[in-house]
Amino acid sequence: MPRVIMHIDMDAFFAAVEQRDDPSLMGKPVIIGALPGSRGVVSTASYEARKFGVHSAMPIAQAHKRCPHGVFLPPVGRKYSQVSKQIKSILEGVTPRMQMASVDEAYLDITDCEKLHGTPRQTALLAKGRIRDELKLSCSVGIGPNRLIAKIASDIEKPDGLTIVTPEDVADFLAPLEVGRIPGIGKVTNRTLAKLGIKSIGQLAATPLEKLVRHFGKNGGESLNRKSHGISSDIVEKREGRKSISKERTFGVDEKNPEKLRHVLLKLSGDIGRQLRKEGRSGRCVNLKIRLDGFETHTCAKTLEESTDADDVIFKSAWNLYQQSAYTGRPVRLIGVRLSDFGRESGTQLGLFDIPKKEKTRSIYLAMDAIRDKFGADAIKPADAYDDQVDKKATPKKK
Ligand code: TTP
Ligand code: MG
Repeated sequence: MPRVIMHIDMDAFFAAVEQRDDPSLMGKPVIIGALPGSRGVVSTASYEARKFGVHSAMPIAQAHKRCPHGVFLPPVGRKYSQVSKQIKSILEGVTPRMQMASVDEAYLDITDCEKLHGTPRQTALLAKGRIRDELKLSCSVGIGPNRLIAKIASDIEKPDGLTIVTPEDVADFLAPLEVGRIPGIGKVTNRTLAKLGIKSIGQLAATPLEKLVRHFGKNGGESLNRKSHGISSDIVEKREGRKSISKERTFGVDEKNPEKLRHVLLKLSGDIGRQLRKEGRSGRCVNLKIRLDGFETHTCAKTLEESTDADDVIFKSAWNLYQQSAYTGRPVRLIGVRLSDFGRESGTQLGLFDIPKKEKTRSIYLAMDAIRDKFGADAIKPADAYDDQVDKKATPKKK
């Protein structure tokens, strides 16, 4: 039996929160992001500003040119994280089978909600109504037999939309849509597809798999093929119980180059940070795992002064642990990072983001998360600029 998956995505999230909190901004073009005169980009724009062609990731100078009378405001990451937690708690009241997928979106498995809330449409209206009444914010909902269809559907009638796709309708629903509607398709893929004459998802579905594999590699080609046919996971995972998040990388050939190891740690730390922010968590204990030749495995840990969900803090600790370890210079077979000792509340409880610099960093991470959610994990990378001063307190131990 197909499952019924619901995807909820808040409308113009950062801008809507600011409009709600300052009623004088209601109905006005509000642009959240860098301020005019700087070199930054737009985080998001209210729907009033979008009419002037302003959108996320646009250089702020261009946004200012298109919408000179707009209200330009800096993002306040801490506030959006708090609202995100409120959204989570409302949706948990609809069904415990829910999972936040980013700061402003969530998946719910509403397959068994019929008796409690009625039809999928009624369940969607209930969730939308609770978010509107309790948070004074609007969202768009998509319902489908899996996560992909639900997510594409939630984007169709934004803002304040509700789109339901039954399993029988999947092919007809997808066929006319532009390929860019598929989450994870970035500019490069889009351009290559356009060169191949593939504009719609229907055309993509009709393209032989071998051709896609030729142009996008085995994984890329197969993934495009699956998505074009509306095939994806229907699992909504609840990860409340877990005690740690870890990521590791095994090298095909043992790695000796410290620069390469540094880059891998940067990537692993970023993946952990992103996962933490998605789940609204933060942790205090950073653990580094190194496997050398002969499966000789070591771990060492460092407890931070305060909980974190910031990529750079996790990375610096992991890199410090590596640099102080007795294994620098030895070929590495596997390297991994784990964050544990989760606080009950992320950020807010500890006043982590009260400091403007941290606030700014948090807003940047939230923006990067959103870009990766839309265009794939490689769509944006941190400048490799974290400084890496050695912390003398870490203690390597042998396993
Ligand atoms: P989105 O859900 O992609 O956008 P949105 O909620 O602003 O608008 P929509 O109605 O189209 O859903 O992203 C959620 C938030 O993430 C957004 O409010 C701001 C942030 N963000 C950035 O900071 N930079 C970006 O490039 C994107 C796409 C989002
Ligand atoms: Mg949104």
